This record gives sequence, C-alpha cells and structure tokens, in this order.
Amino acid sequence: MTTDHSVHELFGMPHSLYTGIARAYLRTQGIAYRELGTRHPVFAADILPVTRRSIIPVLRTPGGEIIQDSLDIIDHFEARGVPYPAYPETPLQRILAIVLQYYGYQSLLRHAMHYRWSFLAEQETFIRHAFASALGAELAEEVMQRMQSYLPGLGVTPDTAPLIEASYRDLLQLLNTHLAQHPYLFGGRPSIADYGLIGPLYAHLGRDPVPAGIMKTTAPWVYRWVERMLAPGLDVVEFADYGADFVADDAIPDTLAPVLTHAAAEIFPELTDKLAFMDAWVAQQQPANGQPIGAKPHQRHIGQVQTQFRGVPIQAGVEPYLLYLLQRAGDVMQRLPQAEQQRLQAVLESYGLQAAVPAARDYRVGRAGQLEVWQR
Ligand SMILES: N[C@@H](CCC(=O)N[C@@H](CS)C(=O)NCC(=O)O)C(=O)O
Repeated sequence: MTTDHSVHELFGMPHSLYTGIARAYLRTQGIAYRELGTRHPVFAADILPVTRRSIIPVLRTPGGEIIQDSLDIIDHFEARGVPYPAYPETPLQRILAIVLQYYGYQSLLRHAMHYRWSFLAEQETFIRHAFASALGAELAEEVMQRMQSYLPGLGVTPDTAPLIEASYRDLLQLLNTHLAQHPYLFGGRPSIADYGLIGPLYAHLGRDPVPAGIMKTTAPWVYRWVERMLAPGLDVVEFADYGADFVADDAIPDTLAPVLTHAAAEIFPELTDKLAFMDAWVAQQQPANGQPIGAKPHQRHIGQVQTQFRGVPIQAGVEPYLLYLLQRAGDVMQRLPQAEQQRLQAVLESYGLQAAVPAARDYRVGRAGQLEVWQR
C-alpha cells in the first residue's frame, strides 16, 4: 500500500510513551515526517506483517525501510548525521546519559503507568478520549483493560503507590532545580538521557491531568523542558546565550548529581536482581544465537523476579531489552584503558551507580527481524 513516500512516516499515538520519544527526536532534528495512527490502513497492510507485533512507534523511511523501537529510530538518524547529536562524545557523560535513558525507559514506566491508571476517577474522560480517538471505542476498551493489567507486573501495588508518588514529586524538584540552570540534562542540547526521560515525562506524566497538574504547579521548569523537548529544534528562549554543546570537559553539572542519586535509589536493587535472573535463565536455557527472546513476537519478559522498590518487596517482569539498552554503556566502559575505567567507576560509585554498567557477558541482546534476540 502506498502513501506519500517523500517524508518519513511515524506510526504512533499522541499519548504513547515511546512514540513521544521518537516524535521529540524528529522535531528536534528538523526531520520532515508525517504521523499516522495504527488505524491507518497502511499499518495493517505494510507495517504489521514486518514488525509481527502490535507495537509503536514504527518509522517508515522514504526509502521504505521499517524501523520499530524508539531507540533504533534515534540510532538510525544518529548514524547518518543530525544537527544535534544525542550521544555525548566523552565517556562519563555518554555512560551516564545511557543509564538515565534506561531509567526513563524502564524505571519511570512504573510512575507513568501508576499515574495514568490509578487516578481514573479524576481523569477518565481524558484517558478514554485519548484511546478512543486513536483506536475506536471498542478496541480502546480492550487496550485500556490490557494496559491496566500490566500494573502488578510493574510493581505498582497499594504498598508501593505512596512511594511512587513521593518519588515523582522528589524527582520533579530535583529536575526543576537543574532545569532552572541548564536547558537540558547535560547542557545545551538534548542527549539520549533527555530522550529517555521525555517518554514518561511527556506522554503520561506531562500530559495526563493529575500528574501534569502536579508538574505544572510544583515544577514549572520541568514543564517548560517538556515543551522544549517537543518543540522544533532547540526551544531555548530562556537560555539564549547558552550554546548547543554538552557541558565541557566531560563534567557532570552539580545540579544533575542529585538526579543521578535519586535514579540510583530506584534502579537498584531491581536491575541487579533482573540481571542475575537473566544470567541464570541464559545459563539454564542456553538459547541459540539469533533466537528471539520470547516464544511469541509480542512476549517481552522471560520471567518475573522478586525484588524491591524503595525497600518494599515487588515482583517485576524481566525484559532482556534492559541489556539491549545498558550494554551500550558497557561497551563505552570496556573500550577505555583500565585506569580510566577505575576512575569512572569511582565517579559512578559516588552516585550509587557502580552496578549500572553491565560487565561483558557471554551473551548479548541484539535485534534481528524486528525482534530482540539473544546473541552468543
Ligand atoms: N522498546 C520499545 C517499546 C515500545 C512500546 O512499549 N510501545 C507501547 C506503546 S507506548 C506499545 O506499543 N505497547 C503495546 C502493548 O504493550 O500491547 C520502543 O522503545 O519502541
């Protein structure tokens, strides 16, 4: 099926977390694109047969290449050259940007999903409108039910709800302080960390009425950053003389340090527990090179692990995708001379992030045929 092939096509939904990441990136880089919904006939005719799972965002390039995964979409353009490259060149900033990207993609999903689905009494009209206008009333119902069913697997329980809410408010304060002084997390342009955080902080927390209200009333600089991330190019009217570079000399802004410490308190022990589960799973199952991580294309988890969120026991689904994200930080670290690795490890330790950069393993998680696969 053909549409206008002169621009990129982005298949997504206005309220989708990961579509927001790709959209923010395309707009920042000034890449011409047209957004189409999953109800557009092209999605069923041309996209689903390739991706084999109903997942967004998906990008179709003018040349007809189909790319699923917000991260792969970003990397596709990074490899070709963009006005505002998202990966810092220097190792510490690059590693920490990837770790914060992971925090946005995986840890803050808990906050995003809690605020979307646990406050329906206050915001159901808005949420239902989003799903129904994108999917039609009948399918909207089914998808809304499915999304709500994910909450326990994300560790959202009556015991964790107050901690998630306190954590969201704390994060807003820390980011508000930082963003009063810098337009983006690592300086003058968005890094992969900003793209990681904008997913949850736009589509859910910056847009759904209850969490967006908290953001606007308690953290106006964060709300402005959300606007900035979604605007074309760099929307830096408050920072007209700042420049578009990351902060010099691989430095970490003082105001970012507390954000990193806050992130560490939520990344762990969950990440360590998930990696241990995955290592044991691989050792036992011995998946073949190229084997998809799930028996069916839509399966993302290989099991559930008992872990903790801020000291409260939770169960969480183990997505090998986490290694797909974080092994890129490991690659940066492992290419450095030993002494430099030790120096960076000490800095990571000062934030509580020493275990966030996975050691090289006898397996990796890669991508083939649009799916996450084991690489041996
Ligand atoms: N790693 C993927 C995640 C994409 C994703 O989870 N997308 C959600 C919408 S925001 C989805 O399609 N979910 C379908 C489902 O879980 O049924 C990416 O970054 O693109």
